[in-house]
Amino acid sequence: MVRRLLPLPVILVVSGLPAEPAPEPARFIRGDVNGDGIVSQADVFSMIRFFQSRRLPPCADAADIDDSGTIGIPDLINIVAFLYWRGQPPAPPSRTAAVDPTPDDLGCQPLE
Ligand SMILES: [Ca+2]
Ligand SMILES: [Ca+2]
Repeated sequence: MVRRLLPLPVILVVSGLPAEPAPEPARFIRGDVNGDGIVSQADVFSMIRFFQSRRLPPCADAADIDDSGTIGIPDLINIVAFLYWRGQPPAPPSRTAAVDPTPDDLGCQPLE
């Protein structure tokens, strides 16, 4: 007796492959534009330098002092007011490093 083997269907299921995990959002301290771990006058100068160069800082979220999703003169005024005129502290995360509680398009590349 001759047994015939039925051809096995070859089905590639690509939709079930695990996707590459998305990178975790960077942790930062809002206002720490230069990434040295504290909010100080040096961060004001860093913001001014980035405004003059018309480039975003590596961790743009840190320069978005009011967490509006954009970086502008109000952010510079707010950090100056916080440092010198007892103004409101930067929006969270402002005491310890954490991820942006209100995700936006700015992003944050950790400084090395
Ligand atoms: Ca700093
Ligand atoms: Ca945000």
